[in-house]
Amino acid sequence: MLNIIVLATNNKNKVEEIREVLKGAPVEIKCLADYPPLPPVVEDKETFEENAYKKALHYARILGLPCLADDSGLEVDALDGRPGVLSARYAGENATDREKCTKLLGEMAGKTNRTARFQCVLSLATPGGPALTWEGSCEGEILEERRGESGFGYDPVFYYEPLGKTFAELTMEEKNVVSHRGRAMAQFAAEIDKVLTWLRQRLMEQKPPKPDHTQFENDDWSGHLRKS
Ligand code: ITT
Repeated sequence: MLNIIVLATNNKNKVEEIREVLKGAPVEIKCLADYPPLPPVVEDKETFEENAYKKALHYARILGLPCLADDSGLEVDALDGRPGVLSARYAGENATDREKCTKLLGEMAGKTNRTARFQCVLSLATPGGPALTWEGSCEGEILEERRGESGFGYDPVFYYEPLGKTFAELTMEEKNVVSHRGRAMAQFAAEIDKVLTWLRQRLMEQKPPKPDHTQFENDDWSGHLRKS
């Protein structure tokens, strides 16, 4: 129990990328697919940090286990930061990655300023509320057409100048070295021993850690500790 962290995401690509960084870490990593289907979380906050915490806390309360959530997205300067926190739903609720890229390329047609960045906030929440936060970002440019087949989401249109490739032309290992999620996860992994000690202390205080299905709607932020 004390050495389990659940990856609170339904995005299989995120799970793969995060598992890759945590290979060999002294912690058992589970994901939502290891459990029966759980009630979804509504991502209606205005910032990556708030949405990440909301997701992590939602699943931590249901499962009675520490949960690590990622909220991420693409900010495009010529679109005033859109799609931002709405990146997953930018082209509609059930849009494919291809449709999202097509919509973005359409909106960017004729724009000369192509600068953009991926942002990621990770939140590790305990069932009782306290959480730790890590952030990562990666600067790039939006191409005029797709390049590459790897990755997911906006990877084929996100050009990373230092490597001369889009994220979809990188292996997962190469992407993890420079990506927003990889950078946030690298900080998490570097601090894993301290994190596990912090988790043990919080979980002892919160004992007995029971899954609480009645708390889904409780949006109490008072216990949210930001990492200093
Ligand atoms: P969970 O909420 O279940 O984690 P999600 O895919 O809905 O999965 P987000 O709400 O954080 O995740 O939405 C982030 C969206 O931003 C994601 O669906 C992609 O379209 C895009 N995105 C985030 N990270 C990306 C990456 O590394 N490469 C390409 N696109 C990415």
